[in-house]
Amino acid sequence: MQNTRREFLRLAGMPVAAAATMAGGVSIFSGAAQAQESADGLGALTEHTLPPLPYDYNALEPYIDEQTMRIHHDKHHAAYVKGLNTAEAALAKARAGGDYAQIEYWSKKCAFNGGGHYLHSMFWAAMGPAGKGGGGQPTGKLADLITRDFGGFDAFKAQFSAAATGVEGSGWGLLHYRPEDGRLIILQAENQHKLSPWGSIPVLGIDVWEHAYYLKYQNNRAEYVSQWWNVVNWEQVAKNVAMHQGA
Ligand code: MN3
Repeated sequence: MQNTRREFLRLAGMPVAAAATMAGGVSIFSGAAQAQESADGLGALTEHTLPPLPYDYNALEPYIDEQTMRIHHDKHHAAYVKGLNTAEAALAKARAGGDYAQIEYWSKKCAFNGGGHYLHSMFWAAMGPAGKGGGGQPTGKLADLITRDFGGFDAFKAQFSAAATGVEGSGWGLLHYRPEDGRLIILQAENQHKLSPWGSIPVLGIDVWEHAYYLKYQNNRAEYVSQWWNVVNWEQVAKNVAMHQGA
């Protein structure tokens, strides 16, 4: 029923490999995709790719188990990448044909899968092996910002943990940077994308979908959230904030 992205790209006269060019620059994505002009003027297309984990699958043990990491990265995140590519190709195809009968469906797929791709990419990068890049507390400017905006690290941690643990159903606990006033705010997201205001950008997130913790923690989400702090890579979080501060 749906043309696959590969079919679309072939129809557009562009080799798939040409769309997978790696981009440089600052990004949460270790191998950021770059939009390519399509041959027939339908607009730029991006071949989104699954970024590799920046550490081994078992590197976050004992706090996050190897099997969970394998399934989560290789299956779940990969599915969001594929879903995003499919949705964006479908919208290009709709433009080509002037057929917008499925516009609501594909627009929703873009938000869900695009949210999933972004948040998981950020999630992997903002973790690290305990004691070797993961855990501890933020330092420097990020520590100062957290103290200013939340009253201290412990207060920040308590609010963030409560937000993450309290997500209804599947979703995320998130720390956003808001350029408008230059401060950090804590939010929840349902699924991969709901409940976020415009104008603020995720800089740290914990995935609280059951697939992120159920094998090891079963229904004890609060325990998973509590142990997750041992693998937070604060250096990466500081980079994420600085990137959006224009620093
Ligand atoms: Mn997930």
